[in-house]
Amino acid sequence: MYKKVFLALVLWFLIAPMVVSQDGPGGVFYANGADQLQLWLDATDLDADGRREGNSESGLITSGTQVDRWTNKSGYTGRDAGANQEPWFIASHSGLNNMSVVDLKSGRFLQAYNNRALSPSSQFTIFIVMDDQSFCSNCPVFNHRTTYNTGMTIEGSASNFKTSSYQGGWSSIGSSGWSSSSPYVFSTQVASSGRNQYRNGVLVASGSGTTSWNVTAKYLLGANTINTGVTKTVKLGEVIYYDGTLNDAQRIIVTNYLSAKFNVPLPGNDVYNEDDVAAGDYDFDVAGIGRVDVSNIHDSAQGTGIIKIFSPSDLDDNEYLFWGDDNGSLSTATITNTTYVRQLNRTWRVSETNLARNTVDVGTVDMEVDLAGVSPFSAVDRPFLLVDSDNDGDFTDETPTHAGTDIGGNVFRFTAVSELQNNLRFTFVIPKRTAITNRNITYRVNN
Ligand SMILES: [Ca+2]
Ligand SMILES: [Ca+2]
Ligand SMILES: [Ca+2]
Ligand SMILES: [Ca+2]
Repeated sequence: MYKKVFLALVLWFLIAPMVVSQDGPGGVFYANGADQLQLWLDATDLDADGRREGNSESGLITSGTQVDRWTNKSGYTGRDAGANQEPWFIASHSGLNNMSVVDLKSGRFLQAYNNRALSPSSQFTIFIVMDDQSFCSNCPVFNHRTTYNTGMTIEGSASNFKTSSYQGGWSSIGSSGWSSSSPYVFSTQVASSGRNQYRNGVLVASGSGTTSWNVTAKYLLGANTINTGVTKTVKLGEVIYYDGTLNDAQRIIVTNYLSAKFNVPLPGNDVYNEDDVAAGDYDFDVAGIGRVDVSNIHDSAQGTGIIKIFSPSDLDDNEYLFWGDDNGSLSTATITNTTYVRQLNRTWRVSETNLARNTVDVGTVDMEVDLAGVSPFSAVDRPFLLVDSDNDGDFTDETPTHAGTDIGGNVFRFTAVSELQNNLRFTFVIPKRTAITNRNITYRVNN
C-alpha cells in the first residue's frame, strides 16, 4: 500500500513539471522543434536565446550591425535565415514600438541558412510584421519556390498585395489599400477550406481551396528565389511560419500578441487593450486563451513570458483572457508594508473580454509562474499572488492570499485562481511572517 502511494508520488513529481506550455508566439503551439511552428524569426531576439536584444542583452548587438544570421526560435535547427548580402539590425525602430527590426534595403536580403527548405505541406499559415516597405514587380517579402512555376510568394503592389502559389497555374489572393509607410501585421492562411489574407487582423482577401506548395528550395526574405537581383525594401519585426492551420481563436491570439508588441493598431478583433498607452503599455510577452466556438478553442498558453495560464473552468463562446507584462526586471524589491516584505519588479495586466471588449468571465484558471533564478523566491520563500483588486494601480493596499505550490525548478503553480478579472494588474510577493507563540514552541507562518 505505502509502496504504491510512494510510487504514485514519485510519478506525480516526475510528470507534474512536464506539463509543457504552449510557448510559441502568443502561446500558440510549441517552439520544441517537433510542432507545426516551423519558423519563428524574432528581431527582438535575433539569436533566439530568450533574451531581448538591446535590453537584457544590452550592447550585444548594436544598431547598424550587419546581420549574417537570424536564428530560428521554433526549435527546428538548420532553418535559420542567413545572408551573403547582409541586411542591417536596427535596435529600436520608432515605427514598430521602438522594437528591434531587420532592415532589408539597398539590395540586401536573407535566405535559409544551409539552403534548407521548410518542408511545407499543402496547408500553411504565415505572419509577418513589417514596416516601410517598397512595392515593385516580383519583389517578395517572403518567397519559396524551386523554379519560376513551383512554389509560393508574398509580393505585389499597394493596389494588389498578394499571396500566390502554383498548382498547374498561379493562383493568387490579393488586396488593395497597402501603404509603403504604415506598419502591418500581415497574415495569410492557406487551408483545404479556403485561402485567406489578413491585414492587421482584418480579412481583406479570400479564395477557395488549397494550392500545392511542395518545394525543395530554400526560402527567402526580401528577394526572389529565381532572381535574387530583384529585392524588396522592408523592415521586418517578426516572421512566423506554421506548417498547418490555426483555428480562429489562435489566429486572433497571435495577431493580438504581435499588435501589442509592435504597436500596430488593429481595426478589428483588438481584444487585448492593456497595451494601450492609457492602460500603461503592458506590451510585452502577451499571450492568451480564448474561444470563438466549439471548434475554435485555445485554452492553454504561455508564449514568451514566465506566466502560463490553462484549464479555464468556464470558457464560453466569444470569451478571451489575455495577459501581458510591463517588461519590469525579473528581480525583487524590499517593501515596507503590513502584509508583504518583498515584491517582484514585474507587473502584468489582464484583459478578460469578448471581441466587443465587454467584460466576461472565463471562470477560474490554473496558473504557473517560472521564477527560476529570481531571488529570493524558493520552496521556502514561495511566491504569493498579489492582485490590485480595486484597480487603483497601487499594490500596497492589497493583501496576498493565494500561495504558489513549488512543482520543481522554481516553477510555482496556483490552482483555481479566481482573482484575475478584466483590467486588473497582478504580481508576486513574499508575505510578511508573523511569530506565533504556542505554549511550548514558537514558529512562524505566512500570513
Ligand atoms: Ca537574444
Ligand atoms: Ca491591443
Ligand atoms: Ca503600447
Ligand atoms: Ca490597489
